[in-house]
Amino acid sequence: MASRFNPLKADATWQKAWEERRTFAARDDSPKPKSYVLEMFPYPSGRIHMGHVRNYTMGDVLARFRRMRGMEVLHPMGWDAFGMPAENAAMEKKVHPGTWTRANIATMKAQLKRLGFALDWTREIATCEPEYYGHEQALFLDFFESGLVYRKESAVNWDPVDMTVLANEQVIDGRGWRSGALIERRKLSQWFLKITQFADELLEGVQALEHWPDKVKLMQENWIGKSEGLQFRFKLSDGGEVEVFTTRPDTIFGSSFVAIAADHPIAQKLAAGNPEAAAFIELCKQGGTTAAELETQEKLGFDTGIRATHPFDPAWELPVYIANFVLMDYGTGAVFGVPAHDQRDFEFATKYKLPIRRVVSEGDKTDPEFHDNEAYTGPGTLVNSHFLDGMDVTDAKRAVIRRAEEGGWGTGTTVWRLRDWGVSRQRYWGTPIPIIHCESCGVVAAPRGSLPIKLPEDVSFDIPGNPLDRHPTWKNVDCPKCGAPARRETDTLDTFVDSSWYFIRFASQPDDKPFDKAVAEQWLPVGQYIGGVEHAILHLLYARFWTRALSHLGKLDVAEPFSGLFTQGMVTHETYKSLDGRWLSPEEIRKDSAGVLEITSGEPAEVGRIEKMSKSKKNTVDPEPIVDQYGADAVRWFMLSDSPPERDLEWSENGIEGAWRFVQRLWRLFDGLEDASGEDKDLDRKLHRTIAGVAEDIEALTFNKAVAKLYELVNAIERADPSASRTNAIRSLARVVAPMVPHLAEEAWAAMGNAEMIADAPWPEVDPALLVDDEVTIAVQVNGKLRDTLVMPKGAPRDIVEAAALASDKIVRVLEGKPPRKVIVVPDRLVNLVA
Ligand code: ANZ
Ligand code: ZN
Repeated sequence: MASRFNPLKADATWQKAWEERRTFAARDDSPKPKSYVLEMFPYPSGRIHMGHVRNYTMGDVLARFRRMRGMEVLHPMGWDAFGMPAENAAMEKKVHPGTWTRANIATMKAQLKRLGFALDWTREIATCEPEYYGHEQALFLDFFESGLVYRKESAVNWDPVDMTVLANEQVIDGRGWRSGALIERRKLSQWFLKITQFADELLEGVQALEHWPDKVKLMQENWIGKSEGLQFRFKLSDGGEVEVFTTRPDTIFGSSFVAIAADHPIAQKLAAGNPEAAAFIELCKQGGTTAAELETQEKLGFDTGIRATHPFDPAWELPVYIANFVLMDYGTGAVFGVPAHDQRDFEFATKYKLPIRRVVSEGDKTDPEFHDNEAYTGPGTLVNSHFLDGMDVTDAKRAVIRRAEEGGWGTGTTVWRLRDWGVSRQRYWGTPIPIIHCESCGVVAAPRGSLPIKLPEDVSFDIPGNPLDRHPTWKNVDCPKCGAPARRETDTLDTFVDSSWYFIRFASQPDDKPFDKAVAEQWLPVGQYIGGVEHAILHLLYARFWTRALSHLGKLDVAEPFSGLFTQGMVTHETYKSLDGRWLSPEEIRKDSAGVLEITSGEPAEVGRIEKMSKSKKNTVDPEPIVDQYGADAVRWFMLSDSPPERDLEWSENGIEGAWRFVQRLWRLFDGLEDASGEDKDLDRKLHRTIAGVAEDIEALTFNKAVAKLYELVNAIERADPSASRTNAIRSLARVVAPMVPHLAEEAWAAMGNAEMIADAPWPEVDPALLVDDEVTIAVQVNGKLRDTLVMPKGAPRDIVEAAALASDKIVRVLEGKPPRKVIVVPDRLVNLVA
């Protein structure tokens, strides 16, 4: 009699078998076509969460499917293991960041294995190990030697109480996260990578990525931000000049002030003799350094008393302000303000009571008085603008640029929003920058033979700041050039550097160099990359830059690292709150007919919105106990089944139970396999359509559609009478579900008497003859208007189709019982009746 599927036993058996047989180890020398499937590697924060489970299940299904389709698949896994949380843990729990990180890796690796992912663990990478970051140091030196690395003064978040540099995420509402002190902007000499040298290539390249989501391409384009503009000089009342940059030269007649950055030379000069100006400049240094913070800060200004002359009207004077929203390192560090058509300028003009004049008409609004609550930044027709009146924005821009160039006071230019990438971090838990500072030789590359430059182990985190800075011996080295006592660079690399090339190291990992060009090129580009949309800008851009830079250095010949990209949705869950406003976890509540109750107090609890699982809202569900209860396959199935993969998936108890029941239903089919004879054409057709459809869905990553097709097939098999077709359908079904529920499929495959594993079995062949529809839907129109449809055998003769159309109740009613004047039949498609 039918037994129950025991997932715990099957999971363990097959996971062990895959591991022992090294089933998923990718072979560089395989003659098969190669496919590289990659999910973004996790940060080892402690435990796997549902988001990981969803992400890795999707990649796993594709990887397993492609293997069954005869490809040599590279599907590796590793750890993005450097970064702040390990240092925070070191401070809070008094444990070395390395100890904490490696323990987390061990836990999470076991959890991933428990889910049965088809990963090539022989290529596992942890970026915090010298075996990885030593090669990164070598690549940094390559960049350094070819001029792609330089040093520059740049602003950091400085915590004056803890006396340390803070990462942006450690600045909360302008204050240090530990000390609560107001954060200052400070200048430090830091390392930069010249990503701007590739701005053009990165922009053009992204446009050609066919298998990337449009929204991600747009985000990359906006981040790179190529804009055409005008750079021109205003004459100043003190006899000098100020050069401004604008992308909206068309709005020149709407300007009401000029604004310069706090560190603009004109502001600096003024501050020297004007304490009020100096105090204002000091004030501008407060607050964080992120662009978002600069956007949302209150717009503040200081009137310098200097006046600028409008380029088209010598009698028109504009006040020159120092303003906190103007950045020194963009454009020229100076702008002209047009309050009606720029939101920052609008806020500024409102505060300082400066004129707000409309110059671009939206619809039919043309009067110069502007009374809206926000700036109008859209397209329109120029008004109140002399020779520009009546032109559209594009033409007006060109007209102003032409006049400026003819008059010799300005030039049309291209500018990029993209900045060079500051990679210095004043932290311990990162890749040491392989540079030595010598008093007489300056900045010197560490000798190649000294790599990897390992992090010292004997460090303490009881005082804030970078332990490398205060380490007694690590930083003291002899200058490789002159031999004099020198100092090691104590900055470490931004962890985004670690993730900018890990996919290359996965593809090829020799001991003596970062990667082998020929081997890496066999696998690259990654055919399908899957991860969270939170990485849509920085990580992807940096990885694209590294790939191009390495190719530029002749180390690799790959233009784009990821030819296909997919960004999956989040896993969400209901939120709960106690009456006194505490978040409650799903384990802390009980649902019954009376509603939702807090278990400990017995008091009612409030059900909140369905939100992304997060620790702060306590709405997370730990995958591990769920896997232990239902087995890996049920969890995997649920992750794939409920929502389109790009949308959010709501975790629910019902959902996982439904998945578990389906796994058991599948097992009953496999377990009850009978030897029967006879043909069932309908079932044959259903099977072959499902095989073809599921294959397409997996390639398109529309797993929920594949799941729906599999439900239908299982229904059809359950309903069908025993036949050879039915037996064959069940055998094929095992292979079709194998990428999704691999443990169950292996168990079934073995029970069917196969010696090979199903992981090594080919995907079932499709008989194209069985894919053809043999019924068609025919539209019936009366005087060109659709009135009914008919389902007819394909190729039905005209007279039969015509008779069926005329016999339809609906048609009889429309024709009011009269015969039509004319009948037109388009075989298999349409009947048109002319009344
Ligand atoms: C006049 C103007 C009128 C502007 C208008 C905008 C709208 P994007 O497009 O992002 O490149 N700008 C220029 N340099 C700046 C700096 N260093 N700090 C802050 N803002 C600066 O932005 C270009 C626009 O941002 C420029 O065009 C300039 O304001 C401002 F209706 O000039 B605009
Ligand atoms: Zn020296």
